[in-house]
Amino acid sequence: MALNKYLDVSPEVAEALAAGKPVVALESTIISHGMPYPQNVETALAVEGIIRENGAVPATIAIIGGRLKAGCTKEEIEYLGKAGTKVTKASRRDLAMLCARGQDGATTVTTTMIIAHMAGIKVFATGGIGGVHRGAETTMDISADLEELAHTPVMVVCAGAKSILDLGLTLEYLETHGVPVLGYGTKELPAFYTRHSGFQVDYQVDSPEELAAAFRASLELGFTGGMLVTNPIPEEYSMDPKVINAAIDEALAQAKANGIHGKETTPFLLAKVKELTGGDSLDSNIQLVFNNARLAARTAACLTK
Ligand code: PSU
Ligand code: MN
Repeated sequence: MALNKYLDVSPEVAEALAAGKPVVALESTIISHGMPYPQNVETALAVEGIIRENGAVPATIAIIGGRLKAGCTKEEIEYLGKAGTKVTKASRRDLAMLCARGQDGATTVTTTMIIAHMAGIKVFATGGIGGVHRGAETTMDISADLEELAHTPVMVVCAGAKSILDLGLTLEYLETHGVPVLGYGTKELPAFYTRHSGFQVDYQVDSPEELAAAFRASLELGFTGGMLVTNPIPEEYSMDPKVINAAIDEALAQAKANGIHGKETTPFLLAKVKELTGGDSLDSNIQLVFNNARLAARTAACLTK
């Protein structure tokens, strides 16, 4: 297969794909913008380890020097983690400019899906996706992640969406754009830090085999869109809804007071929530990413059978 001229697939990932072995994509905005150093680098490397333990090859995705990387080295992950928010948070609209200028970018769910698909990777594990922001009826702030899910055939395993977003509107948007939302072992959409949101997913799915079968059917139907798997945070790591919702409300108020908008909104809210909960939310965040990595690796393994 002729690969894109801007794409570098790491030797390990290329070999796994050529041999039909399972591969799981991982994003890099979660490293540079989603967590502080050094926990971000430790988490990124630990997630790669969990994917290997569960029988798949990890492919951390980023843009380095204008090259689209499907599979980063340990040094590249360390570099992105240390550089933090100095690295451009790269969405679809940024890719061509970064390639043309030979610059670095941290990939969001959107650009991780794009690059994973270019490389031939079908399953992607992350923490939370972007969605429709609260107040979007006037700001029109809707994450490009939702549009990408509608158009790019990658299965994204996440822990639902945070209530920094309007979860009801996010589900409406996904429905309109034909993106199936699957709940892993649940009929209820998980809300990232907590297992409950009060909103229903489209389908409950109870095994990696069933997830793989669903995605295989989507591909065989000739659908070009993705699928969203929402995997609830393990009970023992879930947060007290009162504590987390109070922090989210305060973060939203501060974002408004500071006139935060555009691509800064999500990183600002994530950092504030972390600050306001004294690091408890970071522990939950790390554990749910581990949990998603396990499920994604097992699902990728089923898909290759
Ligand atoms: N939500 C999280 N953690 C994250 C992000 C979202 O709980 O790290 C990151 C992901 O990279 C996601 C991006 O794709 O933020 C969405 O940004 P925006 O809302 O600007 O589209
Ligand atoms: Mn936005």
